[in-house]
Amino acid sequence: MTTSTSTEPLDVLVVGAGYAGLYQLDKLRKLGHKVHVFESADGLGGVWYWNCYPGARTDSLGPMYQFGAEELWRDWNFSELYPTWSEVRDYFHYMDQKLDLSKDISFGTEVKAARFDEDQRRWSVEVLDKSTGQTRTVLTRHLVLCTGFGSKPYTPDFPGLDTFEGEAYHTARWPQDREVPLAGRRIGVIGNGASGVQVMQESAKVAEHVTLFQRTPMFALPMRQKPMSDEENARDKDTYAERMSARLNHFGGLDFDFIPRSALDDSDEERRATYERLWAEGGFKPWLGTYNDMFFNSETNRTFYEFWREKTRARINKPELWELLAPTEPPHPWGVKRPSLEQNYYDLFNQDNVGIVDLRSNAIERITPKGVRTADGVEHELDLLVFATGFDAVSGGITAIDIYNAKGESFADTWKHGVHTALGTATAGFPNLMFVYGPQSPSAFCNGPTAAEAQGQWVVEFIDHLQKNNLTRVEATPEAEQRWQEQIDEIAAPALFSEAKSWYMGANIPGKKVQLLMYPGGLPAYLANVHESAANGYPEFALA
Ligand code: N01
Repeated sequence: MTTSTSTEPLDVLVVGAGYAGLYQLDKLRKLGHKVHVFESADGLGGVWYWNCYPGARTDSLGPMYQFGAEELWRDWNFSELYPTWSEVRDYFHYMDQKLDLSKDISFGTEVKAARFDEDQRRWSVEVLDKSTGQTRTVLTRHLVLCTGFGSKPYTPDFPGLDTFEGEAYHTARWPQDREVPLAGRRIGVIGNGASGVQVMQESAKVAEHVTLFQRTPMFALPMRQKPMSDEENARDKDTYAERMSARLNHFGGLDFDFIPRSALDDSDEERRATYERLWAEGGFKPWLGTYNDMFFNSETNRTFYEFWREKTRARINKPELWELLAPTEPPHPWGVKRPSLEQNYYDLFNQDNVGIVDLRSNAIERITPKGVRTADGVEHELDLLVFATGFDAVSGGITAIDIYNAKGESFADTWKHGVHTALGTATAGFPNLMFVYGPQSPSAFCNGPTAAEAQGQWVVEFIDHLQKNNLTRVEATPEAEQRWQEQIDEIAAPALFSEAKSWYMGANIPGKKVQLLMYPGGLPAYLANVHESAANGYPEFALA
């Protein structure tokens, strides 16, 4: 391994070539700044590069899962309402052609470490070329981390993990270079979040047998997938401009919002009619387009859970599975863990080739050479074992990089007892470092491209302001972090999110501080905060 230093410093070094990173590259470059993106994958797309497991597709409507600029959406069509990972990748390649992005991106290059030089007021960033094993140091004024919320996969430390003799993959590390056969195989899937549900749906079509190892039931919603013809896309485009700009005014960055009243203000009949309408529309409508007290009022929440349970049980022909898949008493309020969108998930359990193991009553004891052994002594023999076990979400991609300030303090250490940020963008003690779509921003509560663009634009303007005013050092103040935390706590206190052990709360990773990782006030409130900051000269930051 050799180390060399690239001589000419950058204005901005961006980590990650997903939506957030590409937005930074395109906009900052157009403003005349010297920008380069480092991406550890061999291609564009961020999560859409890594998550190429069978069935992977968006849970956001394709038309809204794009950037808002007409120059991009005018000529792009997804062929389904909820496009597959490979079509989303195609969209990234289309953007690349339009915006000429790749010339300023190093692929297959992992950002390993960064150190701040106080005298020079810049970062020294160590990047590893994964194909040659060589590292080099790149100097940059600003470091912008666009590592997304799902770049650090989590595989539980099951005893015997390495002894399995079949094929085993985490969904976010699925092989890129070949198709993993599913047909005629005995497949085990651990986890039933968005990834597990999608893998189950594909596997059950062709596998000899699929076993879901379930710890907590998934309260999924009907996707209502449909093909999108060119004519339909063309008709739909008439509404795009309006819908794209409306995204910024809605909590979840989509083209719809919550119903502005409590479910309890409606009569039982009215409420039922509303739930039926949302259910028929499908997708995230029953989640982010429902009554606005759904995640704040247990009674409201229960009304929807009972509706959901009735609809779901009606699809499961084996009443003995009802308590497992759609229990009488839910383990947590409905929708405070991210619901998946499903096409035939609950129907699968009517098939003879699909089984379910309840890990709550029968835990995984160990992984064996042949499969998975559970506490009841049964060895579930498998050819393919799928870890759909999620991510060290939101903060994990950032803390995976060894970042040190000039005093030698580590960034990962400063978040050890919980993330703390000013405006979900920067952390005190670490100058000239910002993140987009990270902790304490709307990030995972918001449609990805909308958040990448909306928060991203504010970061672009902030950096442009610093550069043009010859301000070479920017650091979040501890007071601003405290005020941001207070705002988050005030909004989150009456909410039901803390009643579930979810990745939203950091509760899925052993030892991780349990705290709400996103800003819970919605995109419009977030943007009001950051725009006010800009209008007042960025008082949350010390500028020099
Ligand atoms: O991960 P998850 P994901 N023993 O964390 C289980 C986005 N996404 O990759 O619920 C046994 O949601 C865990 O069980 P439990 C989307 O935002 C989007 O599916 O903690 N089981 C759970 O069932 C999503 O929310 C798309 O009890 C264990 C599962 O593993 C986010 O990424 C597609 C376990 C993890 O579910 C993450 O989704 C994919 C253990 N020790 C992902 N540890 C689309 O848009 C964990 N589990 C379609």
